[in-house]
Amino acid sequence: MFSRSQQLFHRAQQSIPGGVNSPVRAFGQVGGSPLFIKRAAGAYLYDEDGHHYIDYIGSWGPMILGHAYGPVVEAIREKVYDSTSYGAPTELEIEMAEQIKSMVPNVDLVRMVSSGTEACMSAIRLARGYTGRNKIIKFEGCYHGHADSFLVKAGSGVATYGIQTVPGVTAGVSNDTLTCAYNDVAAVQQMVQQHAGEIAAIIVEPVAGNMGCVLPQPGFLEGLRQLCDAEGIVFIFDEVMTGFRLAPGGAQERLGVQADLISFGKVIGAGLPVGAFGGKRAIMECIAPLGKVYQAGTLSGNPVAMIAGLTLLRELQARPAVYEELEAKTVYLRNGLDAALTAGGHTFTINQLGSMISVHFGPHAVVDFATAAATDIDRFKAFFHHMLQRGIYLPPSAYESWFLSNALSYDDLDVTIAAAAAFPVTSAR
Ligand code: KE4
Repeated sequence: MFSRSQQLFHRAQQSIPGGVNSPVRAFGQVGGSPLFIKRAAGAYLYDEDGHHYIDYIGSWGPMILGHAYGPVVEAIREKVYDSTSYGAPTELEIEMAEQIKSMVPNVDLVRMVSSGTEACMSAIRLARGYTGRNKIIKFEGCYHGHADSFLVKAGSGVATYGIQTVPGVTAGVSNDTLTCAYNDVAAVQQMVQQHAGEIAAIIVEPVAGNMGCVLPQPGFLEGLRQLCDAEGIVFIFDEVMTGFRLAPGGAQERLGVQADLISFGKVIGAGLPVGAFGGKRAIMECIAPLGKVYQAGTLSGNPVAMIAGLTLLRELQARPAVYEELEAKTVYLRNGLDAALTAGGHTFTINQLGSMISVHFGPHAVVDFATAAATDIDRFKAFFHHMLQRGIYLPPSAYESWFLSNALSYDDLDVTIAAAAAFPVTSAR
């Protein structure tokens, strides 16, 4: 007897490539048939077979205060009667820009888009247009969306599916994307010297979340900042994941390093399609219609997405205690998982900062993609299904960060820890 999710997955594959609208959802790395979700509320997902799960994906980041968060739902409900989009400027877009600037002080100007990919893609084009240079440096295992320039040694779903080179990304494009290992400033210095005067931007996830959660080692981001200053390179923080999650001012505030341009997504839209990029006035003024670096979008800044994101950002700004609460819950979970997996005889490592966390099986630290890829992926697969069977929904890939929401209770965390404690050190899967 097939479950309703299995039936739906079979049906979906008749009309949608792989049955999903984003590859990582298809359980490709962990195996099995993806759950089809009927609804979600607070910290919980409810699938089409009536099962409910404690959710550690949170739509990959947006649901920082939980699913169907009351004020966001009400704001959307009220606004949608005014139509869903006008294709003309609105006061709401000004309020959103001012809200972002109030939380991220080094954003002088900001442009709204409809995804994190669009935000990162536009930031790169802008850096190239501003500097007149062609090449960019990204880091192996970092993921900045699916724009051609980024699909070189990328993390997230690209790594999950082991795609080394993405068909359709031309040599002309990929030759302008240089890659270094995360946390290796010396390698970047060498790369910059090899390509003196050619590099427009260095783009980095200030805390990486697409090879699991990988933290910047002391001096990494600071070293990149100094290099960019010395070489006239635009320093771009991809804060699509970390923005408004690690602190009201994101990773810049949390880590004390400033970028020139910052890209945003996820939290900024409260689950609706919103991205943004912003930063130094001198750079942002190169964007059309002020400058000639063209960037546009039919639905950029649409009123329903704006009111959703604005409502969530205002809630986060008004309640900064949420960040301490969220970090305390994540540290509680980390300590609980550490004790449970240690008692179970596992060798593992847990990376965590703020409300981003990931568990990796194997004996060594995970500090870049090479060490993330050297972990025991089969053990992660077994762990994923062990937890899923006990009502805990983890990201279906070892190359993803988990995301906690403040809707999670300590009881939810205890249930999660207890499930991990029951994970056998050897399992058939
Ligand atoms: P989107 O285009 O998916 O909104 O954002 C791309 C992006 C850019 N930068 C960072 C740091 C990101 O994490 C992402 C997207 N994150 C993945 C999860 N690792 C989205 C999930 C998916 O691809 O389905």
